Amino acid sequence: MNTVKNSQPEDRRRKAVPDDSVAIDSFDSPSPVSQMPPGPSSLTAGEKGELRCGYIALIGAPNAGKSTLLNQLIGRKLAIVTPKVQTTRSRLLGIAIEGATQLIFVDTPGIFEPRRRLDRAMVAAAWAGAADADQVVQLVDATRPEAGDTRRIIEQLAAGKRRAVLALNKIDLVRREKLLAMADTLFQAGVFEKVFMISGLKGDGVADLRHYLAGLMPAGPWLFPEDQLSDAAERWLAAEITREQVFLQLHDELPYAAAVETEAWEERKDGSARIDQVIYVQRAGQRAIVLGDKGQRIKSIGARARAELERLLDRRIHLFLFVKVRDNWVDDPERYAALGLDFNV
Ligand SMILES: Nc1nc2c(ncn2[C@@H]2O[C@H](COP(=O)(O)OP(=O)(O)OP(=O)(O)O)[C@@H](O)[C@H]2O)c(=O)[nH]1
Ligand SMILES: [Mg+2]
Repeated sequence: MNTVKNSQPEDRRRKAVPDDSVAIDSFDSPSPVSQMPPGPSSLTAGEKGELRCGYIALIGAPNAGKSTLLNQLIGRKLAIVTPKVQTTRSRLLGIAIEGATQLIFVDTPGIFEPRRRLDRAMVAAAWAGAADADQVVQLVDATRPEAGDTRRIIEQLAAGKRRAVLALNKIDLVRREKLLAMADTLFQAGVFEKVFMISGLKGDGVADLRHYLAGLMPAGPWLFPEDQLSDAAERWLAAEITREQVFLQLHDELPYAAAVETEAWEERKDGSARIDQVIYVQRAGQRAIVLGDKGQRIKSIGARARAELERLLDRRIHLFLFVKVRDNWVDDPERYAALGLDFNV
């Protein structure tokens, strides 16, 4: 069975639950449903032929569908996805096996014109992902091919003499004739060696893209164990799941003013786990919105996050959420480290 990296959860003393927290317990819930696909083939190295392995960065404008594609490529939901821009904040590896090839996909934050320090760190993380990769796939949202961010990414790839594969995404929303014209125009930039028309959401074209990429990977040993799905620690993935709900259930500037960290993780004898998380916001008014009238909003965020966590981790979870005001979290190096971002860019 595929696994995410199993970080050793710290066994911290449980604190008293303050009023700004909500406990979402799972005792009454049905048992979690495993959504794991069948694991990779169990052929021996000799049977697989020559081993290949490489990194493939998925880059693109915010909202192009990178995280959706990552999940589709690895056959399982790992990266969080929302209709809002700038959902992904740092790099995330998703690992897939195709025959004798290990494909290490790198989901990256959207590339846009940064304003805040956090924006700069996110964009730098995306370009670093591209720089380190054996292959770059640029996703373009076929419903918005003219987006300025898309044009700037192509220009920057061209300036760095970097070749890429173009994945024209969301083709389920666009007529075929329009797509062909679009692919033609984008191809003329001279950056793309190949064009794939895909729907990351529905899966169309994704197997072909994966197969093509597998053929480009250099010969070499696999860099991760065969059953490993990601480099991300469960604590970090668990925080992302809650942040996904913050993005889905809150609006305007709030999702962008919020960060989520897993503070404690306690294994229980019955096989369940207690997870304590903090949602950081920048102002007291934002904290009130996250809590909602009579705590309804935080309860709903917690309930949905817990259900997702149980699916991801395939076990019962007791989730405790706390909301803290930290006006300067976007300028705090410690928060960046927790997010997996570089503070000094
Ligand atoms: N119809 C359709 N929607 C898609 C497709 N791929 C992604 N989406 C939707 O587009 C939105 C953004 O998807 P994400 O995967 O979060 O996009 P992203 O590029 O990772 O976005 P950032 O992390 O913000 O840069 C979500 O609402 C997805 O459901 C697709 O192929 N077809
Ligand atoms: Mg994303």
